[in-house]
Amino acid sequence: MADSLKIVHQGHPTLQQTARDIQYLDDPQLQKLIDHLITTVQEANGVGIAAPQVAASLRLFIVASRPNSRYPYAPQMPPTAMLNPRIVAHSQETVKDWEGCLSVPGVRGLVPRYREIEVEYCDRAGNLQRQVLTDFIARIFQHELDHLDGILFIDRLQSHEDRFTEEEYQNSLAQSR
Ligand code: K3U
Ligand code: ZN
Repeated sequence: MADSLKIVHQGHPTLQQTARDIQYLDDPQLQKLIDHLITTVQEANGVGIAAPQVAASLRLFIVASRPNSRYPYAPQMPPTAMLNPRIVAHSQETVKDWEGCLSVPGVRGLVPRYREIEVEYCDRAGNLQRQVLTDFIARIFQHELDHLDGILFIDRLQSHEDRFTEEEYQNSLAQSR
């Protein structure tokens, strides 16, 4: 298994930059970085990770949806690398729901996102993919795409009342059970 990489936190310059497009998909270093990102997201128990979170300013992220306590009906998805991703269409409808970020530890927030998006990206083999994503997977995609544009989920909060500590979030989960 590839090594896990160090995740950088809010304040690191790479998290504030617009990441660069990927040009050479067959670059062995790029394929190695994808393997490292997959190990990193798995070991951190995340459902996604973007290259800028490991200080690599490239337009690449991993989506690894799985059911979890907040989203028990989320689909299980093997870690999938998405290169040069973009949204080509989106629903009018937005939904506010919980997010966290491995680069902003201890903070949770209720973030508005499009409920449905149509996306394009290159997979790690270089094939162009076009897909419609909904609900939790659409949320992960939008969260990760923001990382490529230097935006954190806390920048998307509409009110201070939508920002919570990890403890407050855990209490709200316990009350909804
Ligand atoms: O706390 C996390 C979480 C895991 C499963 C469901 C809900 C939350 C980990 S935070 C996480 O996985 C981020 C990953 C990041 F920060 F690297 F991008 C992705 C994410 C979590 C929740 C909603 C949208 C995106
Ligand atoms: Zn994040």
